Amino acid sequence: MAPTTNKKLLNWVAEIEKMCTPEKVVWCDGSTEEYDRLMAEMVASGAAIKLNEKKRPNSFAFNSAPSDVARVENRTYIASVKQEDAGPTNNWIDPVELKKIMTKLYTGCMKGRTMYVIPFSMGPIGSPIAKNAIEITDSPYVVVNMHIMTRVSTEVLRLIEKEDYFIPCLHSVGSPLEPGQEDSRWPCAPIEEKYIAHFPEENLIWSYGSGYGGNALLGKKCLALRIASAMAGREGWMAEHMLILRLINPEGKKFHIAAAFPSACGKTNLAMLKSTVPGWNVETIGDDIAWMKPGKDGRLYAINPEAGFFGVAPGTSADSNPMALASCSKDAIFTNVVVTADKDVWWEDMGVECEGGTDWLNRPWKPGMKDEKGNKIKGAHPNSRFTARAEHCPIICPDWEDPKGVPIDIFVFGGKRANTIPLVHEAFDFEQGVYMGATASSEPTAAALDVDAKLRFDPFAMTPFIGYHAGDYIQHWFDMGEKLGDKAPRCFYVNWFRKTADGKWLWPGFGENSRVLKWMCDRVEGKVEARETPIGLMPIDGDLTLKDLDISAEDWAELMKVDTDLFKATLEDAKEYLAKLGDKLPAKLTQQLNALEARLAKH
Ligand code: GTP
Ligand code: SPV
Ligand code: MN
Repeated sequence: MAPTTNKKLLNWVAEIEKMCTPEKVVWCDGSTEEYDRLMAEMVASGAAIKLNEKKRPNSFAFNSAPSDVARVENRTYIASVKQEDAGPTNNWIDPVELKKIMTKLYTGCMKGRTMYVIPFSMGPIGSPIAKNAIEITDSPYVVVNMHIMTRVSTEVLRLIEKEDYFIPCLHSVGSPLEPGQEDSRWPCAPIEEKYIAHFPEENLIWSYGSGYGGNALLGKKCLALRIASAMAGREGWMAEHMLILRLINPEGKKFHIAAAFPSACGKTNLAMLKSTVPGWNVETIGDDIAWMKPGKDGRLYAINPEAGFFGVAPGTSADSNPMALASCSKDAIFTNVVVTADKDVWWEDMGVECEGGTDWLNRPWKPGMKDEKGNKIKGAHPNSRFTARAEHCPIICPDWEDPKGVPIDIFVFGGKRANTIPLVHEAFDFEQGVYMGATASSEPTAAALDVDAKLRFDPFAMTPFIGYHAGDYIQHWFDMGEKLGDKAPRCFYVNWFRKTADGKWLWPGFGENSRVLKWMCDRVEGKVEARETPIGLMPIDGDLTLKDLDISAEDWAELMKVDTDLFKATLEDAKEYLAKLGDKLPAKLTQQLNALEARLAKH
């Protein structure tokens, strides 16, 4: 019996069941019993590995198919009614056409499988800013991950009944089973059959063929960013690819910072920063997504719509991110890491020795193993991930679930740049801040397949997640600035990734980034002045403390250097990139561009 009386929901579930023809339908309730039952089933089928209960209590490891390891941007679509509404940064297919293609794929696609109906909320259940949704999926792996990443509960059904509204999210791994056919460990469809589709006018999500991360956990990138950004643009709020943290200074003053870095560029790390500045402490609110609305006092309030972290595993160590390690010390799911001989997990740069075990491709593996060409074989995939409960983060902010959200004082933009961009600079004003965010650029990472190996412009780290025209999206940022006026957050741009000519990091990064955040807070409080440069405001020597850091005067000079020639070159690239926005290029952006060009010309 379906646990709801809502006609809209019952009709939709019946319609999908008819199209996908699963063996059975299971309504999920988000309970521990449900989680344990599904995990036990997946361990029995061989899809999951139960980890050592003593070392990693209640935790499981999965290995995906080698072709299904990250987001697939080339297979991701914004199917708005008019192509111009999707803009130049999105793939587009006419929604009628796309539904035809996908209906064909969906027909009979759940044969031999269970269809799970997951009621979930993005944001604290029942809060005015939260969204109620249903994900239908034929992947039990998706169900258990949704348990951690979102709030799965029958309470959501009560809200759907009351409001007669939900966001429908349909997902299938696209791998029907014939009678007697043995299932694979990680069912999925070939790349050319994968579609991650969004119908923004209907607030509808259809995903087919992938079981991995943002392709399949539809609350995350599909709902909380692509659909939500389109809603936010229409309704006057913001849905951003941003971490949220609270920084408390020695006097107990709280600052709230939201930072946008592209995928695998340090959001999880910064969100859980262990401050190295005495007396300054960080509390984590979110590590990937921020929903922000102006409050009654005119300030911008942010919530984290998620309930867990889907974090990059490689590089996570007791040195780089002890809080992330603690968050996944129990009740966690690991995907595409090494399972050691004693059934714990390991990944590259975890900071501990590994004797060997099974790699992400399920092969026997030892550190130092090389392929035929003599290249080291990595045990964990570069985009391997842990799924961890936010509540297990030792420094989770006591207010992280406050439906009011936290008032944002500071926006930070950034990316991975080996040169050109200094460690930190501040915008003269909000409009220049929008320019900085809109022209942010980064070198590629492993978080998405099929991204060019060259520098990419990535406005607000949102390129793969803007659910509408990027020009309208940037204009929305200017509009929000106007609405917020002098209460708008102060804007900064950082680059932790600048390198020496011989390829070494110039900045130690990680916990030491707290020094940069402290300077930002001191700026907001008016405690320190800044020096004017053509690109923005920069620290006066001594204000950004380098005490006890082993960093030479030359390296510091290089880190803070504004190389006007390199900047001019980046500006030319930015112009070329922005030209793609056509007549949707905001006039204010052009003004900023011209003003920067004029300032650079004087140097
Ligand atoms: P998504 O979850 O994909 O959106 O990414 P994210 O921005 O949360 O990425 P994450 O924090 O997991 O960053 C992963 C990569 O950034 C790893 O390779 C880290 O080692 C590296 N990283 C993070 N912070 C720093 C830093 O301060 N300095 C340096 N050099 N590397 C960093
Ligand atoms: C990202 O790629 O930005 C992620 C991982 O946060 S995923 O959820 O797979 O999109
Ligand atoms: Mn992300």
